[in-house]
Amino acid sequence: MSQPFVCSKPVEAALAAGRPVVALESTIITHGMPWPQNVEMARGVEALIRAEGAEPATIVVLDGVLRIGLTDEELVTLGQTQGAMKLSRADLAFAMTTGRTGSTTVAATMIAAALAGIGVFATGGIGGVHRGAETSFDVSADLDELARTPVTVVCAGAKAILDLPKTFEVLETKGVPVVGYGVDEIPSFWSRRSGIPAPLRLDTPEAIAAFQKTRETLALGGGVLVANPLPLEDEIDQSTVDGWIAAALADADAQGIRAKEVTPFLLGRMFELSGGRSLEANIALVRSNARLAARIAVARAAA
Ligand code: PSU
Ligand code: MN
Repeated sequence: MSQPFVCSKPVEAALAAGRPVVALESTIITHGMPWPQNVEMARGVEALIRAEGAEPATIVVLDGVLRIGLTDEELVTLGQTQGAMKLSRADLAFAMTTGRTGSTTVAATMIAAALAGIGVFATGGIGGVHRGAETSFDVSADLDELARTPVTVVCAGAKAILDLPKTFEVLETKGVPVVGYGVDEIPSFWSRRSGIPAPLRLDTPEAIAAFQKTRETLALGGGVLVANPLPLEDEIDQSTVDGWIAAALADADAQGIRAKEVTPFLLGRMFELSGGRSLEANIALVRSNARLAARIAVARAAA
């Protein structure tokens, strides 16, 4: 059977030569940030990864085709696309079968990356256990994917709009290693701190690459979550963020926002309530994660 995806020429060449490749998701572009900042972010992140000596591979379903690696033109078009589906494990094959266009979440991006043989993926923050999950049962499929698909995901923790203690409890239960990068505390997306200790800590990209390799030799399966705090100068203090989150959650509740809509709605409200500051921090953290992911991919290719 032929491959179920189409790689861009640069990604195909890099993979064939065993050169470092970093997977990138597309939900952050279509559902996580407004235009035109989303396109600026996506282009900037791709340039950063290339500058580190790795090849960026943005993943998306375009008219039913699972694409790994986009041209600059395609990236710009995607950033202006209205009505793209938000694809997780449940809907990836659906979009492909019905010829739809859809963006991949952390879960779907991990699936596609693993299929293509890409071991490192950079994002902003993973999905997790939503606040009030004890009644809503809203737990992101990202957590299950981390438990089953062997990709290292570099993030700034889980988004602070979530119930962070419950999110990290679930990851522990599922046997997903959570590694603080150079820190003993898990970051909380817009802030460097969360009050939650990092279960594991590594201080260099080489050490993370070596950890990933040992996991492979043990055939453990599943991913590694690297929690990389955003740079000090870009962080917003937790008490400021908490005020915006409380207001955003109250609005989501009042408007009856459910299921897949919750995360994009909350991120959008955070942007409005913060006068754009949450987006600036979000862009800074994605850039920082992309740089680290590229360094891990480079270290893996060299080992
Ligand atoms: N990181 C960001 N912005 C985002 C996301 C991550 O900086 O929009 C997306 C990812 O695609 C993640 C999704 O998988 O949010 C989580 O959605 P949900 O809670 O519905 O699983
Ligand atoms: Mn959900």
